[in-house]
Amino acid sequence: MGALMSAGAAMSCPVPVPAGKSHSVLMLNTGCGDPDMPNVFEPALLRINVGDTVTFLATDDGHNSASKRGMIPEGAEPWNGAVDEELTVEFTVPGIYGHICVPHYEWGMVGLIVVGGDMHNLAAAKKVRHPGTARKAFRTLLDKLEA
Ligand SMILES: [Cu+2]
Repeated sequence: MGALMSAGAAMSCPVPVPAGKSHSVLMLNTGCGDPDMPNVFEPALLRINVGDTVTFLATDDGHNSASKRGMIPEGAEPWNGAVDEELTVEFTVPGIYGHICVPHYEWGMVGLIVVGGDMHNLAAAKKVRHPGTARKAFRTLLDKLEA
């Protein structure tokens, strides 16, 4: 290391390469641009690269983000954030991730994150059943992936 670092090292210090880009998802009581749509993740559909992180921000009160069983790729770590708390999740396994706000799941507060443009678990994600409005909300998001 020493010999290589000597000449000119001070002129061009190595810049740490971030492991991934960071994104944020707002947890809101009212949809952006649609006041009739209460309790949303903004954005509800997010496409990121492998190694990126997503921070779920407790912008409004009463929300959380939890991964939905059956809607994350095999080998991926599930998460379950506390209500009203910010949570950062790193995505290292490519695939589709469905997540829900536990208090508002039935009312359709759900989201999708696609990592690395990989949709290998799309069929599995589509098979998962949901209560109430979540069914339609997830279908709308999943349809967008195939559009
Ligand atoms: Cu919520």
